[in-house]
Amino acid sequence: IYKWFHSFSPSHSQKHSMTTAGVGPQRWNDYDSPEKFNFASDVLDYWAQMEEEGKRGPGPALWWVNSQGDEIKWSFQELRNLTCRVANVLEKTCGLQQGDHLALILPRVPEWWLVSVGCIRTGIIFMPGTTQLKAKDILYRLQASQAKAIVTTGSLVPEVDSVASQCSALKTKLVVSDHSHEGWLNFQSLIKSASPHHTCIKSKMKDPMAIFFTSGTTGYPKMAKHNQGLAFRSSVPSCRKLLNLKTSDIIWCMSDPGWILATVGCMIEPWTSGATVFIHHLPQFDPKVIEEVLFKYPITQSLAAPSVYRMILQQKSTKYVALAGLFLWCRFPTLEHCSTGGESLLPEEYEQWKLRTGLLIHQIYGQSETGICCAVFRGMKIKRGSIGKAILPFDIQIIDEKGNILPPNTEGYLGIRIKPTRPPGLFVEYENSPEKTAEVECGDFYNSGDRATVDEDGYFWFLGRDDDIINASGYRIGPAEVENALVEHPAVAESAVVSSPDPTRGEVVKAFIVLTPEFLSHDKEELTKELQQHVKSVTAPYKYPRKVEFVPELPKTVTGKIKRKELRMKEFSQKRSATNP
Ligand code: BCO
Repeated sequence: IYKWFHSFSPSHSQKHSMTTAGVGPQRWNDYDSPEKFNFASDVLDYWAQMEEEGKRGPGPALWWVNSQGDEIKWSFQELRNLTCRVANVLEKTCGLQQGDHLALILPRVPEWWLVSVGCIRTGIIFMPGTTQLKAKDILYRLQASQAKAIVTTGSLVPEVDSVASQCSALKTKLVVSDHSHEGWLNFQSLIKSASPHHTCIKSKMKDPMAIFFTSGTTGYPKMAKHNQGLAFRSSVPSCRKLLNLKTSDIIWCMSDPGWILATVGCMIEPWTSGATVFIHHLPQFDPKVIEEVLFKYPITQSLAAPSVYRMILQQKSTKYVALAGLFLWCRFPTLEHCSTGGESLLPEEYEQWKLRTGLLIHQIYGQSETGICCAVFRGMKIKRGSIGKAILPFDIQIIDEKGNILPPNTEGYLGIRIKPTRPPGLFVEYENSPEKTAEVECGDFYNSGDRATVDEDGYFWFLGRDDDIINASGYRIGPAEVENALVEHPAVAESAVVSSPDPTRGEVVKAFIVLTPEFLSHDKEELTKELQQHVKSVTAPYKYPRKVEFVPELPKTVTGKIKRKELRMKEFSQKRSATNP
């Protein structure tokens, strides 16, 4: 499928001698909020122009590889051409318009970047989702968003087709595939014949750009809507200090394209600096492949969840050198800067990584609602375990449940000031849910729901959540999503799903299950596997309970509400007593 892409521009190897550092389309200050902004025209096309003028180095804008040896490299000029074609396909062939919703469920393939930017050029609101989604998850997303279009991969065609008839707004189905699928438009064929000339919309900063689905404590995932501010934010000087990327940098953000971390770390951040986005297809996560890739390609920055670094550290590496009878771990030849976010990195993991690679891991913090809003900037003094400082223009404070600012070293909620001014880059609202939006507004602040403290130097310290949300290896999981999946199985009378500590994934999903009478005598090991498989088949598999405990009853309040907190606290106190006997 990449033949055409390969043939698209054989001339990419044109050499420029210059390596641009510290320049870019950043003509704004930290507190600026221009009326108009569009990531495609203000950032991508800027760098395409710089290339035309010979003012950008030779590195591609996007460098994609897979384990079969396929490779794609596109310059910004090529990206401009291809994303204009995509914009024309979306508008002219599919009849989509500014403000329409498009579900974007693709693996790490170059088309994900083309569709995202194509949407930005046209004002179509893209809604990324992981390819782990199953039919029911997709149905919910399409119905809740009234999506008019979906772009997905061949393997998800049957899942989408099984629910499409229940999605009245869905008019266009585009597939990225080598094969034709009945009722689907073929993405690659369409862009080949589309015109490369397109006039980008003159979007206002307030115009919606993307929606990210994010799990809550109850019910179905909420739709966090972002405007162009999410992309604009990366252009301000404070945000540029975060990774301090140069046009010669090659950054590999390993996040699945379904998460906001990928939109920011694999697209907005690097391209704002004119740097190269490196992508490995990685259909299955394998720490050995990550290690190989970091040795093979001239990657200078990595961004991944702590679980990824942890899994690399925990695997048996083959990259050792024997020196004076000692085995020393080889260092990655070009890697200079590592960042991590999505869950907590433990101080000892930071130390181990430093010992093995000679590099420091810089923590970032954010949510689907906030993008990256707090971080240990490149070059900043690291306080191990801290998530760093607020990134302007976000004013982050520790607040109580009424929105009062708490003094340093006092535990509270991490809050972002929204009054008198809501900063660009913070989500606009939960789509179609004013009550959920109101729930997270707390006085003058957006209440993240995350517990934290701040010290006298302005460093924030993430403590966790005091609600039932589970953060398993960087995935935010609502317990109800797993409980609803479990109860569909005839063996489950009722269940309670909570977070449980795990040495590899930080936390994992644990299910306490009360069995129906018919299954009481079943082999528990077999039943555990069957239930895990069941959850994997009815909802996105990353949510499946890696731990299962069968119990005669669940702890409940007098009104019959399950006491998840009690179960969760038991899990964590067991860990503490195991660590400190
Ligand atoms: O471990 P198992 O093999 O039992 O199960 C795994 C997969 O094998 C399985 N699976 C995946 N796709 C499947 C499937 N099963 C059936 N059908 C499919 N289509 O399901 C389980 C999935 O678990 P996983 O994704 O955790 O798998 P894995 O391979 O162990 O990956 C490890 C990590 C660390 C790479 C992964 O957990 C990960 O990517 N974590 C990071 C998530 C992340 O990026 N979070 C950031 C969110 S954005 C944010 O926080 C804001 C920051 C600004």
